[in-house]
Order: sequence, then C-alpha cells, then structure tokens
Amino acid sequence: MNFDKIKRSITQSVLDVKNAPFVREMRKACANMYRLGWDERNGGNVSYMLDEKELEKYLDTSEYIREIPMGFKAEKLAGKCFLVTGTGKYFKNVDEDPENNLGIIKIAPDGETARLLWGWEDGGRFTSELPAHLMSHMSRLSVDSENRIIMHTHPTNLLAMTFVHDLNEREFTRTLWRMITECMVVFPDGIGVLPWMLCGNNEIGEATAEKMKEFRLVVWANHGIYGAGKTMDEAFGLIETVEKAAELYLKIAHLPVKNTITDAQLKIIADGFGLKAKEGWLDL
Ligand code: 2HA
Ligand code: ZN
Repeated sequence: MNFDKIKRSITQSVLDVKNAPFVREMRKACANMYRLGWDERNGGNVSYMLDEKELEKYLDTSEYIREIPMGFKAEKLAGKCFLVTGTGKYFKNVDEDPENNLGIIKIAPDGETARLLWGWEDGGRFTSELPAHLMSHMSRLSVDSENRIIMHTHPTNLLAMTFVHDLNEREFTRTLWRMITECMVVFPDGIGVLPWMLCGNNEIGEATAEKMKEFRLVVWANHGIYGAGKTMDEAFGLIETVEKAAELYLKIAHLPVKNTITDAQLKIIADGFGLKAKEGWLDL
C-alpha cells in the first residue's frame, strides 16, 4: 500500500461518500423535487459531473465495483465521473437511502462503459435517460466549460401547458417571459421545445442534446423538462421559475387579460440587468 492509499483509507473511515457535499446536494435536490410534486414514482433523473480531485477525498477512483454497458458512445466524457440517479428509483427515497438510489460512475476509456465506483448497492444501474444526460453534458460543455448539472423532471403546470399552448419555442418562451418579471432575468436565452417523442433512447437523447447547444432549458412536450446549470441551484432555479410561470399562465389563460408585460418592457428588463434577450424573439 502506498502512502496515498494509506492516507485515503484513514480519511475514508472519517469521510463517508453519502455525506459528501456533492451527494448531499443531490439528496436535497431530489427531496425538494419530490416535495414539489414534480417527480411521481420513478419520474425524473439528475446527473452531476464531479470534480475527480474532490471525489478522491472519499473513494479510490481507480477501483470499481462493476462495469455497466451504456449502449452509446460518449468518448469526449471518457474518464469523467458522474453522480447519477438510478433507473426505477423513486426520488421520494433518495435522501434516506442514497446508497441504493444513487450511483457514482466513471466513464471508461472506450466511452461506452460506465464503471460503478459507489452506490446502487442492490444491483441497480443508472437512469434510463443516461443517453439524454451524457449527450446533453457534452453539448453544454461545448458552449460552457463550467456546466456540471443536467436535471430532468415532470413539473405539473409546465406539463399541462404543453397540452394547450403552441409548441413553437419562440411563442412558448414569450408567453412565459410575460408571466413574471423575473423570467427575462432568469432565462433570457429562451427555452427549446421538442414535440412528444418516446423517452429513454438515443434518439430523444440526440434531439435533446442538439437543443442543449442553444438552450439551458428543453421542454419535452407531454412529458417534462430538462435543465442545465453550473450548479444544482442554477438548474433547479431555472426549472422552478419556468414552472411558476407556467402555473400563472394556467391561472390566466382562460380569463380576459387586462394588463401584461409588453415586448418593450421585456427589453427594459433585459437592458436593466445587462442581459440580451434571445436574438429576434422580441417584437420591437
Ligand atoms: O426515469 O422520467 O423520462 C423516469 C423518467 C423517464
Ligand atoms: Zn421523464
């Protein structure tokens, strides 16, 4: 045993993976998402790209428990480590039982195999939406090297809105921008929208990742939403704001509107915060 290994084994007896700050963030996020009613049963999934140096404080990243084939290639992520929610697992249970509901994987050099470093103690595996997650990580990293989180969930009001609103992404975003003054501040870059597609496969993963090159938010019509962020708070905050705006939309959609936020006012908000609304999405 070399010195590093001895040091790590001593530290590990003190530092428990399930209480590492990044695992705590994931436990808290899943608990909040469940509490908000966004993640019924096994709905939703989250992936968090970890800093390997930080992870090494808790476990030996060169040793793995088992290998799990991913069914797609993510060469650009070879060697990267992710904390991921498990397939068939309930967000409701993540906080009290992280070792069975979460896993930490390291993408093998072939880019097609996930090496399990920790978690899924009951023999479980990563979310069925791993293709959409890892492909979206690659897209976001290509435009923002600091992106770490991809979050998928089923927010109730947003889902309802996809049944009754035009799915044109410019119109969908503009409606939401008008619902709360804060929306322009939170997502001036707009929201991408995909039509209904079958979930859990590479095709929807590729379509989501394509949109993620342009947007941090991608709606899956009649299903849910994907959000991306540098931090758990950023991804969560984006989705939370969209969901609140969708709730307002549903409360007023059937009523005669007497006051609204105009496009000129949306521009004032963007200017006031030093932001730029997505090019061509305001009618000025
Ligand atoms: O894994 O949300 O999209 C549960 C889902 C699938
Ligand atoms: Zn889903």
